[in-house]
Amino acid sequence: MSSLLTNHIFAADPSAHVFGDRLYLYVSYDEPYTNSYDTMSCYHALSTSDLVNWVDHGRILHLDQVNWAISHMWAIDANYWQGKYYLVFCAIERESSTFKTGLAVSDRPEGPFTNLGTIHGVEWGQDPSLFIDGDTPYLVWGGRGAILIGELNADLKSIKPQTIRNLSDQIGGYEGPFLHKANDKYYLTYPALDNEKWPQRMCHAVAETPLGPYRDLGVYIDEYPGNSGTIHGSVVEFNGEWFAFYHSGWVSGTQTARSLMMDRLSYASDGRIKPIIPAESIIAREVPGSTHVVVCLDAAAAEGAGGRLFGTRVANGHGSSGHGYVTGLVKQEYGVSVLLQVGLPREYEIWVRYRSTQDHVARVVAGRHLFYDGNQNQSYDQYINRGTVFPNTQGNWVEMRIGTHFFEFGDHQIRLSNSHNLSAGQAGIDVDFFKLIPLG
Ligand code: FUB
Repeated sequence: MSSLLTNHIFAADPSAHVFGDRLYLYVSYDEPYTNSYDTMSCYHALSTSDLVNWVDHGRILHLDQVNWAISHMWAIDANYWQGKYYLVFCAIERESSTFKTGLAVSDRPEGPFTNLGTIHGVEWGQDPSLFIDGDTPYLVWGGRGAILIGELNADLKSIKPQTIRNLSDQIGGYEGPFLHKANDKYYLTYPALDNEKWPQRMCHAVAETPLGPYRDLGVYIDEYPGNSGTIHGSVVEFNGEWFAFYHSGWVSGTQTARSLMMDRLSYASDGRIKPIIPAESIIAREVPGSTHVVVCLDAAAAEGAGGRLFGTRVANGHGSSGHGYVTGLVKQEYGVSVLLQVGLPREYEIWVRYRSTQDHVARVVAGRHLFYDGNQNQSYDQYINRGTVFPNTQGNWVEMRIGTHFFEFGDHQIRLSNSHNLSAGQAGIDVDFFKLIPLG
């Protein structure tokens, strides 16, 4: 297995969790070519059922949706708690100009997530991680030079102050902590410097209870060629095997446009994690049997994930995952757009999953803007297909290839809209999702 997991976007700080029969990764998003961590402003979720075929579910939360935050959407984590999926993340708070830990919620693991405000009682809450042990939720985070842990109240909106432990007398790290349970022990993984010398190396410590005390077990991913200065990740068991996730600078060669990495992990008989040496710098798709990614942008989730509905509405149920679909494409320009975020410029094949009860003509365009606003300097959308016939599917859901398009790095809208008004009584197509397959 190649260590490199994705190269279509630049993403970092992967937190891995298994929900149902899928493995999910929650990742922070490196804005391509800004050469800064200050510009980080959103998160993505990816998932897989076989560790080979991955789906990028697109943007799951953006700074614009978080009223208390002004910038620096750094590392995140997610977990399942009392029937819902919760995201914990960090950002600089408008009011205090310090890192706070935010909470967001969704009914489904792939989001999108809705902001629930900050978690009270967590000062300088950088790089939070949400660990559930039976019926007790814990938060572990990096707090200005130290790693801290404490028990959360059941609504996850505040921490119990008397339970907070500063672990700096036990371990050396100060950011990026992640807790997992293995062999009935609690393992804390965290990046740390060797005598203040960069790059960070991935370390671990073990305890009998989540609050510690922790016994330091040292480094399990040492400095390696192509590292990105920082290293931040997680450990998860999936289908009986253990995996480490982290990030590197392999694809971009920079510290601020990072790529997701995955390696098998195992424990030595003394309880330590055996050292992981990131494999050679091989792009995943060049290795037979290695990973490949499609981007699947749910039409029903478009509005929460950076897209937009134009005159249409979401119907609940059905669709690919029972999460709903977009319906009501009955007038000219009625439609839906989804947000595609691109790291490495490249061509994508575009598919749409839809159903209809008659032949239907619609346009698919891609561009940085939703609509031309009259500004002569504004680049107008580019047609992927000016008038695609969506054949009658007799009401069955089908996937149809629309065409290919070259996307530069950054944010793009892909919009499907009616090219004419339908007659009274005619139903438009229903749209489930857009599937983007990176080519080349
Ligand atoms: O991704 C931004 C920051 O870089 C994270 O918060 C740190 O853990 C480091 O990975």
